[in-house]
Amino acid sequence: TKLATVLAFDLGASSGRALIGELVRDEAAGSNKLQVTEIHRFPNQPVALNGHLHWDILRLLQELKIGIRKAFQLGYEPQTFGIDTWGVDFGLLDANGELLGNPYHYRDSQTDGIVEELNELIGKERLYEQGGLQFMPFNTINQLYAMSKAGSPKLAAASTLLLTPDLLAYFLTGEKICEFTMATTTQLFQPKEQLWNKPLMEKLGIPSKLFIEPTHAGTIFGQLTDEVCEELGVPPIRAVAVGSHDTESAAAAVPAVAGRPFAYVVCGTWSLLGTELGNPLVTPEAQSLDFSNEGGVGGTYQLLKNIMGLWILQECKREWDEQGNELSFSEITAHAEQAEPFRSLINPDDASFYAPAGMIKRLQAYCKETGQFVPQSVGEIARCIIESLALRYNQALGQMEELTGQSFSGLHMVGGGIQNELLCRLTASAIGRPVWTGPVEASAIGNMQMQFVALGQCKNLAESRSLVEASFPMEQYAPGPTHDWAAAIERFERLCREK
Ligand code: ADP
Ligand code: LRH
Repeated sequence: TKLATVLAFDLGASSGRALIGELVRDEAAGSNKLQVTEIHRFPNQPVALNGHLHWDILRLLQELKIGIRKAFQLGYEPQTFGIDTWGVDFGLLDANGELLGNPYHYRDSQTDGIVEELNELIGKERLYEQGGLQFMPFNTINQLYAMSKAGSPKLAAASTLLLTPDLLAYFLTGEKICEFTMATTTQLFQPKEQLWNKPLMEKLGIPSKLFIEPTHAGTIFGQLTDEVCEELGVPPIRAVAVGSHDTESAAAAVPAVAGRPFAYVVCGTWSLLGTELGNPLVTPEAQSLDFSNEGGVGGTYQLLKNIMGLWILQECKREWDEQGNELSFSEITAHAEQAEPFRSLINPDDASFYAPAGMIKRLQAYCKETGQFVPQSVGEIARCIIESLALRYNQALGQMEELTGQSFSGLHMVGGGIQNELLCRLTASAIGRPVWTGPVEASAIGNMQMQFVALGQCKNLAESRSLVEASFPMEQYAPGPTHDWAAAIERFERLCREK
């Protein structure tokens, strides 16, 4: 028997997708299962314009509409929908509810040097104590301060700020909300006080009237407007506030054993290595190791480290494609398999890998500067990136154990990046512990989980999470011999200290 049907939109920095989730009762097993079907997938390509980098937000809206139409054309009748996207970005609305300009992409160069400037102006300790976030250039606070400094007319004209998933939901429903998990990616929300940091906003020339009180995931807040229903020929399905930050939806879908601490990597454009906590861990130690405290669904906090992730490989692939050497990710990984291990290592979080374009040259320059072999072939470059990511995960896992006092018996990996089996295998070896992978579509599944909570089909996060284990088999990667990795770990630590 079918208990519920929902539609999840999951927009990552590299692609977006629409998936149908069907909650079914397995009478024989005496339990519920989740069946997931992808119905639409589309690329997410930023656009450079007048010296700024933007998201193509109307294109993305169009793709969501296509997804809704397809759902019904394929015969599904979703009761609700939910949207999750990457963190931190936003659109501004004027007093008539119209969008002011094209939202900036978080990699837009307007934030260059802003972290340092704010540290100077406010104080690093104070910023961390209040916002609990890693000092990432893309944090909303940096984007808004850059706009404020530039005297942005858009900022001056704005009445409301909507973070990307809330903005897209507003286009479809006419309802303005601010979902809690996204609010906590701004560095303008105080996790300990559970309040917007209005004094800080005022100090930075960011109008505090722009910010809406957060709504928690698992709440129905609206439905498709008549206009959208007419355009698409569909009924007014209801909108659910889900863990609208993709990382938080993915964390909800980590098939961990209830009641036991677990560590995970959400592996996509970014790699977010984290663990689930009941409260934010805002300590001087967490600050010095640069960990974020982001609000999760179901009353959780996620202690997270943002790691540059497969972005570096995506950008190299884009260059190879442009040079006419078009290779799929599996072909690239196959080349990496063949390449000699540990020839060159990078710290993936070196600032030089953050901006788009010219990645291959920057990676080669890094290797040259650090006196290492300069990788040339696809295999050599990909091997360098993948091994370095595995080493970075190992380092961050150790730091997280130090911070929480927990020891983790292995590492869960979820998200699109787990299709890179070499990365999963090398990670197991780097950490000297098993890696458990799955599900690939963790963000979309976590998004669905909160829709089931909103529909009363699941009691809470824990019950919704148990669906994941029951529905999607995990794979396990066992570590290889650790002595192969000991020297590389030492070399990597030295590299991070010296560069
Ligand atoms: P995001 O949500 O940030 O856009 P995804 O979770 O979709 O990212 O993951 C995208 C990444 O997954 C790509 O950068 C690529 O490295 C990896 N990937 C996707 N498909 C494959 C594949 N078939 N083999 C190896 N890696 C893959
Ligand atoms: C991953 C992610 C991450 C960061 C970045 C901007 O998709 O959401 O948690 O916030 O994007």
